Amino acid sequence: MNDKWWQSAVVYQVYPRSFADSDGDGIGDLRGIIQHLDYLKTLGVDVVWLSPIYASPHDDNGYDISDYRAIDPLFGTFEDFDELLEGLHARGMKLVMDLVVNHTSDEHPWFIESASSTDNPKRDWYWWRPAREGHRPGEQGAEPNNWGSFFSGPAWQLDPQTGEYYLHLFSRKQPDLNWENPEVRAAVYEMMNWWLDRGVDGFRMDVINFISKVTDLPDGEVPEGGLFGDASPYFVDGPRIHEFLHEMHQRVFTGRGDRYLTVGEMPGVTIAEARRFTDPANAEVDMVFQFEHVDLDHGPGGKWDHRPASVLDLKRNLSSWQEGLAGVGWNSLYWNNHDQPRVVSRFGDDGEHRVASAKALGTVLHLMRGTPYVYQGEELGMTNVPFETIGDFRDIESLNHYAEAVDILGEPAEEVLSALRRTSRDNARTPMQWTAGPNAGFTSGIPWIAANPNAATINADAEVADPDSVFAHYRALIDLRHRSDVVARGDYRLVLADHPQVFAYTRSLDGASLLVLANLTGSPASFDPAELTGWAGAEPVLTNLGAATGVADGVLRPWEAVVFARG
Ligand code: TEU
Repeated sequence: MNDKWWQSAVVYQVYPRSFADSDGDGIGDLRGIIQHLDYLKTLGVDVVWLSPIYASPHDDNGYDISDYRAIDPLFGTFEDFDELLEGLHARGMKLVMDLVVNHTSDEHPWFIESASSTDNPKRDWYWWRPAREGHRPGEQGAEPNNWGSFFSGPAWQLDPQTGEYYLHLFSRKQPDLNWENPEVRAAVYEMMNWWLDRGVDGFRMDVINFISKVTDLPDGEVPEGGLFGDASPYFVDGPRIHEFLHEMHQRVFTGRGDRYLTVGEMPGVTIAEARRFTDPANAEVDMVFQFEHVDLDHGPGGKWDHRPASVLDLKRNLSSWQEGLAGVGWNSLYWNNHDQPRVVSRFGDDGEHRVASAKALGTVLHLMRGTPYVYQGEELGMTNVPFETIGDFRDIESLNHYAEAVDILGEPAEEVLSALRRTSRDNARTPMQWTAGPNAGFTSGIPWIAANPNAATINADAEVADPDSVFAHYRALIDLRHRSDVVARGDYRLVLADHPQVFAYTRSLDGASLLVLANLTGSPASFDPAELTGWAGAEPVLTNLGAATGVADGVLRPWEAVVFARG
């Protein structure tokens, strides 16, 4: 694979609503981001991925877009946007926009037209279907098929005006676009070109492997105890997905040079498919977000059904992606984003070992082969949130799940609440913790969601100045990727493969190697140094607990992570 600039780059995700509020309305905005550009520069990231800032009714915090070519006034103006883009470019950083084109808002003019009559020219831009045969529209069970929405309830909504249903894999305010229609595709490509012409540097593509559906939309199999059929075989990596992404690449990126980054968010993607998506020879996307490692702690009942994930599960899974895409494609490396609970609370220890475990998890992720993504606050070791009541949550997925589980399925409210506390997306969406002051320094007003009370001790003010902070460690990891070709491009090999506590691997390139050794548990871990031949005298280049013991000692302290270099 030829060298690409993003192989030595690190991306930082900003969730604008929760990053920084410049005008006191309690919601983060573009000027808030502008005020913190030097912070991002200090951290050393190369690219900012901005979650949606387009005009939106905010049913799903901007992932429901009503105008792709407008900035939502909540976030600011095009003047602010241009200033943000210039400010990033002036500091040598790039801007990647969120592209949400599996669906629009139901308030998008395309959908309003489409809904207006069965013979409207845009009718076919969405998935309209009559009631199931033998049923009157609106009747119980009249939905065209048995698919469920990701946000609870059926994936179909009846529109009384024409008496037909439209498909929505997410909320009823997020109707799915019909990518079979070439006009839809042309409209999306035109809009993408428009943003690239404005100067943006690429796209993160929301659920992009859902855009091709099996067009007769068959019923899915209903799992035991489930309310709806499993439709994933009919829309995950669907029949025309590679064709659509290749066409998009040709119509948008061909001839523009290679300063861009594209990353497809792809729930349910397999390694084999990911190789096809990211093989440069196929010209589809540069990299994908896969979900296997963040689904390891989901039980058979899905994301609200927690089961512990072991160190072995984690390292085996991440290694299979390292090996699976070796030589051909490219991985995205992430622990966190705006949909996931905080990693230090999930796979680390957010109590006694918070700092050490945040650093250890960062270390094993950042030094793999792939492009690392840092989600705002991860670099501070921000934790999950002690939500008290259902009234503390804002996320549509969480609120709908609570209503369905408690009111329809009759599950005990306290149990549902404790699942939300562990897994809700709102854990990632509380205000960025800038200072120990009121509302974590995020806003001078009333924040749209309350700040985590631990901002009193976990905040950027305290960490930027502290050489032993999680922030300082992330900065060192990013710097290491910039300086080291071994990190950016070396081969990956898992070592101590069956060790139940230690995640260890080597990276090597042209005779130089790195060894990453991390104890991902709260107890000391011993290992057999004989399994690490040639590393006995190696020098540590990065540690998380001060002076490290050597490989020859065969022991790591709780949550200790050490990186050794050779050659
Ligand atoms: O998420 C896609 C997705 O499948 C999940 O991560 C989802 O958020 C949910 O947790 C499933 O249980 C993307 C966006 O990242 C998310 O914020 C949006 O809500 C969703 O698409 C719809 O646009």
